[in-house]
Amino acid sequence: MDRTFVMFKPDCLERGLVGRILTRFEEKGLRLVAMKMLRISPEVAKQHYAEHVTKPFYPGLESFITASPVVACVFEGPEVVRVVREMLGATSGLKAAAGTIRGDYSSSRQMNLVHASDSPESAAREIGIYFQQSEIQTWDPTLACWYQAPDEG
Ligand code: 3AN
Repeated sequence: MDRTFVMFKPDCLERGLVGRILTRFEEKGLRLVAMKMLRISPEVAKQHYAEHVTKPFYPGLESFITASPVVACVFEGPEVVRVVREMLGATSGLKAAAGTIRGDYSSSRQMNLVHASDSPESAAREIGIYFQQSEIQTWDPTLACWYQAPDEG
């Protein structure tokens, strides 16, 4: 079973969209295995966005991501990294296809509501920034057998 890191960003909390978007992941059948609310510090922002720290837009990105609390989650599921990225749509809400989360709720590149890992390697790195191993649950939801056949997972 694959894992991905998902973070509801400050604009998502400010706009009261956490529940609505979390519901989409739950309804898809993704397995929630960890969740916490926190305020990102500038140090954690630099870790999270290590690939962007030297870019000209980084100061604005850091101000945005540290401005209000976030909700960090880990989801499990087959090919979950790709599945969640496709559910989110393109980085810019202006370009994201209608029917995707960003396409439906965002018109911004920065305020695009939700972050999700772009590869299994990024997922492992990002999960490690936000969660201890002991904070990640191992569980088999009773209804799991109604979401996929045994030979699909
Ligand atoms: P995604 O969230 O789709 O993985 P990334 O990791 O490429 O997108 O970018 C993370 C954040 O960095 C974006 N949400 C945006 O706020 C900012 N960002 C990325 N590229 C640019 C850019 N060219 N100009 C301004 N901000 C950018």
